[in-house]
Amino acid sequence: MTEFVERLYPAYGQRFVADKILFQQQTGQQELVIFENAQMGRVMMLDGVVQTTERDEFVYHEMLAHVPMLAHGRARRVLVVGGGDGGILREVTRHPGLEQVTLVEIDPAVIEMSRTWFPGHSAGAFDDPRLQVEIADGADFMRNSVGSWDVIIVDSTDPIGPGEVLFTDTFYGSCKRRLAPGGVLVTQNGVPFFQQDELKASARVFDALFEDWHFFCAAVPTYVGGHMTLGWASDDAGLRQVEVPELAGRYAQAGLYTRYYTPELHKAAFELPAFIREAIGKR
Ligand code: AG3
Repeated sequence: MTEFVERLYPAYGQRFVADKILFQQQTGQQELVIFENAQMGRVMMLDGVVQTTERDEFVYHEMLAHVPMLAHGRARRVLVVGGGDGGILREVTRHPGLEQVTLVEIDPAVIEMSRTWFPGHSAGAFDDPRLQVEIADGADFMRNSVGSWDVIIVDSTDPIGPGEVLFTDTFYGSCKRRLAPGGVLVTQNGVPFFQQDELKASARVFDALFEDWHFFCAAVPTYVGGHMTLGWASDDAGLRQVEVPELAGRYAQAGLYTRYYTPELHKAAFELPAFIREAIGKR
């Protein structure tokens, strides 16, 4: 019997029994492992940290995609940084108003192996004619890019290894420059119960750079530790104030069906537990 124990925290971690190892390789960027687990379905780990599982991926992908897309309301150009498994792409491409989506992924093996072993994540989105894929370091891409996007979604790993540059003021600064007027940046900011420093650092940078910023929460079972915080940054404070009936109208208009996201939860997700408010300096 093969077991994988997550290596994110030194003295605590979740354990998986792997019924079958489907892929295991050092890709050149990171160690990519994909295996089958009776409880969670297929599981992907990068450098010993769970990235996605078949059973609970919908929570993270729906929230990180639909919250900015529906708050914006008419996003035509979307940029996804990371996200090589295609889960964010699947949700973004469900919006009929989308004209173009660019995916910037550093590791082509993640895309290739996700297409093979997690076909439900992308559900055909890699063949969408609106998609353009760039194999590049997200920070380099943003520094050199002249594009402009309505929504930028940073679907990164944790700030260890190749993902580290995606948590810096330099990177957030280039995201800000690449947002169209009325645009919004959303980010993956870890599980604050365990990763508070990471959250604090991003909050400080958002505060220095953006007119309006906050964090919203989602509970993803395999991102252990309770709430995961997702970052929100925009120079348009109105996007965070869109009310439930308006969100519900946009949701219906887009013809979405979701298993975690609801317009009510969209609003509620911005209400943070006191310890998280404290960490981001909004007590
Ligand atoms: N992106 C988020 C991984 C974070 C997991 N880490 C953690 N438990 N703090 C994964 C890619 C999903 N498309």
